[in-house]
Amino acid sequence: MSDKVAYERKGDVAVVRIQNPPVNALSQAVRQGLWDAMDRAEADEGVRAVVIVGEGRAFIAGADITEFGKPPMEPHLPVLCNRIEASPLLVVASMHGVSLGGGLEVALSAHYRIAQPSSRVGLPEVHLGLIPGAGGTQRVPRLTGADKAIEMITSGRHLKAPEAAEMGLIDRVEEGDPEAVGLAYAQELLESGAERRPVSELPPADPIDWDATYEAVLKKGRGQISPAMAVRAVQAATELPFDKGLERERDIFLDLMKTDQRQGMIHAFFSERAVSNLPELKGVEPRALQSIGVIGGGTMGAGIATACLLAGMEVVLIEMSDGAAAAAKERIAGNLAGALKRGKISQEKHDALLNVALEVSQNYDSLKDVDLVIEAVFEDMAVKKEVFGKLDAVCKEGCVLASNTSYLDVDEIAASTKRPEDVIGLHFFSPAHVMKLLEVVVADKTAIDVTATGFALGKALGKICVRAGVCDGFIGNRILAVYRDAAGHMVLDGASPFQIDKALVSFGFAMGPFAVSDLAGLDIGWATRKRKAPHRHPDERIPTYIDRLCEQGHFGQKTGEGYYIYEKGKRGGTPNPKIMELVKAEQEELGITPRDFSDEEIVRRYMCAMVNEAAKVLGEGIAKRPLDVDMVLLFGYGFPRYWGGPMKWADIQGLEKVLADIESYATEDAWFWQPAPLLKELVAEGRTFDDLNKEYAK
Ligand code: 3H9
Repeated sequence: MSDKVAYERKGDVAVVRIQNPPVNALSQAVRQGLWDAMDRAEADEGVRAVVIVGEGRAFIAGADITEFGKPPMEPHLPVLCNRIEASPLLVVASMHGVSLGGGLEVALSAHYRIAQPSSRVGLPEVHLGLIPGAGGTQRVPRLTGADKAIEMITSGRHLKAPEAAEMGLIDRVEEGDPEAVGLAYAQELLESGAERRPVSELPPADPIDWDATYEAVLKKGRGQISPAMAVRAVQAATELPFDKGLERERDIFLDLMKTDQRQGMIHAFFSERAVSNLPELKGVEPRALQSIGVIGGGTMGAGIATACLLAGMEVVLIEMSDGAAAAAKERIAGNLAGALKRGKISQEKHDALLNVALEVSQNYDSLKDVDLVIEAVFEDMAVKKEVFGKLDAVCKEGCVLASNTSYLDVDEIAASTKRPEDVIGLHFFSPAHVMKLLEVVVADKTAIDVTATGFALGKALGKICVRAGVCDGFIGNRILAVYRDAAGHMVLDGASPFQIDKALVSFGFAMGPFAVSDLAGLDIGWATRKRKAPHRHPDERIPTYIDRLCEQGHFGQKTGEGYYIYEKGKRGGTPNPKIMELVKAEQEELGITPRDFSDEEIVRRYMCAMVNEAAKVLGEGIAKRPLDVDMVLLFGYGFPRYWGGPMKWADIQGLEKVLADIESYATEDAWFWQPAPLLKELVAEGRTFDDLNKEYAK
């Protein structure tokens, strides 16, 4: 029998224990082990019941995701689940930790389920571009009804055991050692003469309006197909006999397994975990992180302070005047009130964070004991250097000095102190207590334990941390500047900003680039254009029509007018008619005859610009791995998760095709579309970005 599943006889009950750390994923060896254990129990004279438990921190976290995309190996999970359910013995699942995906499906094929109060269950397959494929879509609605099954499966959310029990998924919730609790329950069931209770034999759920539900779920998925397909699988559970419904579920599951979306989402799952796992940080001890200084209490500084407070750190925030200090405290209070309202913290905790853990001061001396200080002041090198000079003077030895700059040279900032080895960039995204991304910008002289401390802080704040090198804009903003320019060029050549936004939202972006500019404030781009103007290459095409709008004081959402017009109380905006007039005037001035763009060409050019710049960022070592770029775009820039990130998207398209498109665009604008040397190299060698990820992991 497989060493992944242990068998032990306890009186007339067989205990079957899954032991496949860290999370008991259902690898082939586990499936075979479970199968053999059921055979053994049934052949073991006197055994009347089986209790299935998991060793370690989970019952079962689901199918083994590392096996996906490889040829399936027997025994297949749906067949195993049916085999467990069909056993003549009474089967009890005793669940602790998480029971997810195939793990819950195994539990649902048992005849009774008992769970620890703290445990969680769920069918998160949609987050991997799949649907439950071992009976989850057929058994759950038989227990909960169709509506609840749809909500649970299409959201993929984890349910706490008491809620799952209320829904009918779990029979009993009881605290204790999972094996002891399971055994006692099995004994009790045997003594009471309880019968086997196969879920597949329960009557099907009542039907609902399937087409309306399908359409609603499809729309909510913004291009993601698996949740909508899950609706069709649940529909089958109400319309077909169990075995036929199971076949339908299997067909949909296998179809989804072949999709690009499945590839993209599984890439995202593993990359999310690999991204902060840097070989150079292995064994490096981070510095202390108990008390944090924050310089500047604007939206960014207040967000960073809030995140640190919520993570249990003490925060000293520095502002320059009474008014600014009061405003900063108010912003933090507003953020914490939001956390209180959402039930993330209690009233007592809220009060302690605001009144005890937070100190707002106008005196840099208050920073003398902090472990790490993050500067979040105005983006101006002279201002930053002044702040770092003051920090250098007051902060204790070993204190990490971090800048939240989004594009300035961290090497130059570091050089302005006497301790450049303690200086690092920590680039948060606004609002900093909400956005998941943190770019950890490692400067030339940053000490390795300071880098480790940056990652440790990010982890404590629940962020996805990505290592970045120093350049204008680091990973994310540098790439953004280029694909944003590609969008600008398309406007000059004839596509409207509104068509571009629509095409990219259809591709799966949370927002189009022009709506994003309105949200960020058009003054930001305007200032950047002015800053870059003196160094601009003569062949660089930069649209200036939007500067006319800025000159009139229209900066997007905050002024009510930008690419779109925003009315108070209404979500989103309507296209601003002035924009096309301004574009037309610029086209006439430049002698451009506008042409039509298909949505497909818009997406292609936008994506090619993104991939090409990302390949340059990689080639220069600003990002170490393609997956680092993918995670930056996914967690900081609203990139659709189901594509896995731009590098994964490029691999899926085929790098040869991406390069060919870039080269064809270069015939119109050779300066902008200079192919990245790394991209050319990969194409010449027949390799992919994913190959680079794998080489780095070795
Ligand atoms: C499915 O079940 C399909 C079926 O319906 C039908 C089949 C026919 N497989 O996240 P962590 C690894 S689809 C392989 O850092 P946490 C993970 O990569 C599956 N490996 O810990 C990591 O490895 P490493 C449905 C897995 O405590 C390590 O375990 N299930 C799997 O923060 C620790 O993970 C899911 O989608 C897996 N299934 O969170 C659940 N799960 O140490 C996916 C984890 O090398 N998993 N690993 O980096 C999760 O949501 C979280 O991992 C979990 C633990 C909540 C379990």
